Amino acid sequence: MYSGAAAAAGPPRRDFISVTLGPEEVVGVGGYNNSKAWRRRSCWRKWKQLSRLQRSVILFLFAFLAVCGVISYTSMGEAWKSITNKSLDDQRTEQEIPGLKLANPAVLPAPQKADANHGDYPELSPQKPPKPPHVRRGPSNLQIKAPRRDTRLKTQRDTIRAVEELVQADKVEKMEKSIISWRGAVIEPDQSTEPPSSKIKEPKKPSSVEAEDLKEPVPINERQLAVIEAFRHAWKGYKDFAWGHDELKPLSKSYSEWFGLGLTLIDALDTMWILGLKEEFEEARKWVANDLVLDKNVDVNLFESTIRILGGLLSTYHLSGDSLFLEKAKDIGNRLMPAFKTPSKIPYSDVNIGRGTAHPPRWTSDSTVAEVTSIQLEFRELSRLTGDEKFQKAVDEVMKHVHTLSGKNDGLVPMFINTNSGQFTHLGVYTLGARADSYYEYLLKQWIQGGKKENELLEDYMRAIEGVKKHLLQRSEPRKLTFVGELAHGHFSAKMDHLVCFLPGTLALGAHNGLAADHMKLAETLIETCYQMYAQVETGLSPEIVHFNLHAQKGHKDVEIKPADRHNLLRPETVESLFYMYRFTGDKKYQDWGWEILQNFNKYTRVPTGGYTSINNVQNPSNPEPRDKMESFFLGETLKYMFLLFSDDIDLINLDKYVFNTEAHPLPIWVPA
Ligand code: DMJ
Repeated sequence: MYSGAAAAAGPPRRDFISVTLGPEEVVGVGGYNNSKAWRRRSCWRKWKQLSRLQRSVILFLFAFLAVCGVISYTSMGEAWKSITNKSLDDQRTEQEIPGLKLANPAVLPAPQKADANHGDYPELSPQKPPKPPHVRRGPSNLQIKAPRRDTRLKTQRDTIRAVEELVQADKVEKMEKSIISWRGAVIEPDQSTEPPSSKIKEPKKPSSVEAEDLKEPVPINERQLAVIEAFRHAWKGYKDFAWGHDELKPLSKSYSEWFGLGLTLIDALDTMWILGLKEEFEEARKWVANDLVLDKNVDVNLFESTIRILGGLLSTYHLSGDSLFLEKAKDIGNRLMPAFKTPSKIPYSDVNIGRGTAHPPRWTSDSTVAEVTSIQLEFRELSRLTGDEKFQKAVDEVMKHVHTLSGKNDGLVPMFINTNSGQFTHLGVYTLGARADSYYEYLLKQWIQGGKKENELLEDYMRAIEGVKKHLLQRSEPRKLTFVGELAHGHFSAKMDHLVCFLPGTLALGAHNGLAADHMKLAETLIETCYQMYAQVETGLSPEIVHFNLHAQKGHKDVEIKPADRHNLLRPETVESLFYMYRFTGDKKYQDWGWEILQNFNKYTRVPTGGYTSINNVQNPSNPEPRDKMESFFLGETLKYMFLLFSDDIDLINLDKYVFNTEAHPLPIWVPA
């Protein structure tokens, strides 16, 4: 304490502080005592001197600080631990893949093998980010699943997997864009795809939705519903009595076998997709996955199995994005290749897909011209998808060879070609019907498929149509219907197969793609004729072949039918052309004509217990003589074209993006117009 009295006494002053303490407490006197016992006693005394309130406040403060201390210790420890772990993980990752750092490995999806057999249903894009973009989807099990949420990468294996997952996640994102909405209403093929060339390397992805997927769906109308009902009825018969077999025999409630490859089922796959028949599609898909056996000692026809099976699998792959169908397409494609091992490289008609051997029919070494020139769309697409050139090479060689052959008549080809010499045989007969029909169709369609660059195909097509105009067109009496007849050794025959009714649609497609406008005019007159082949017949259904009257005779219509030709096999060609005509003109009469035809199929060919049947006599409404067979193309083609004809959605298989094979299986155009 400061003492003023001492200062006033006069001696030099020394500033100091004194603290008055008890005898043991004098600092500097008696030495420094800092023993624990002394301190304890001292603190205790002081504590006792405090009031109860002061003691309570201090105790409370201590307790509060203790709680805070515990909390902050725990969280800092966690933070420290995770910093340590993360840096370890980063170190491991960089050791495995230098330069790669995983942004957030804990939520990456699991890896998937692209070609894995997905069991009962495809996991097309098995994982996707938690918040997907808006995509209308098909069946729920075609949908992308939510990511598995791993908590942390702990080991090197986890890290490697995460890297794979990262790559996969990128694939998934792209794949999402490539999955189309159910029903195919918004499908879109690959953009800017180059035609296959020697540079083919990467397998191509299936069609994608992209922008069109965001469009409002066009509602299904009454007529389309009627097609769906017809399809379901046909499918019921097939399912109940012929499941997994080639064709339904609806009256005897059994089946017939041709190749033993479930022909109807495969032919119908993409129709089900387009019609939106989800459950049926899923069931059929299971059969393809589990029961379709291609390693089979059986002779198949190269053309028929290409257009129906290979074509069906390829288009279903494009619509669904399901790699199962591409795998099966590759398999059948490879098994058909032995057909091309001939002296001329013009393929044999038949192949044993189990043994890998091929041969012509027993009675000849000829093949049919339409058959060897109507497998190109499918094999070319298979090359594009697989990156394996051999498929395209084989079929392109056939076309190049046929291009150079003599024996044509103004672009019209004979019906047979020899597999040894490579020359046309049976010269002098020209038709657009059986044995030649799809040669003409595929000239145009290959040109379109390849992006309109292959000029030889276009030349051959244009020349052939000129040949048709010059040699095969005539007008009937009394209604002056323009029809396509046949030429046999210089003699015109007024015979026209129903098969020729593909031609108006093909001509319209060519005109739509910029070819001569008079092709469209011809298409309009020819489709009227094809419609009359139905309308002038008692059942309203066309026979297989008609003969047109060239001279007016009292009481005679334009169309005459011979007893041997009056069957109807539920063929698609007229409905196919009606579809093209409606798409390109918007004239509703084409839809009305198709509607009449559907009603007549229902009236005369529908079997109550399920299925539709071919009939023997289109001229007898009271007994059309059912044949007890439902051809696979009724589901693959006829009902599909009906459904498309009645639709007002031009994006439901957009014709600037897809080209139909001759069995109505849509394949992408490589370079869209
Ligand atoms: C189908 O297999 C194909 O359309 C082929 O081009 C011709 N024959 C039938 C349908 O009629």
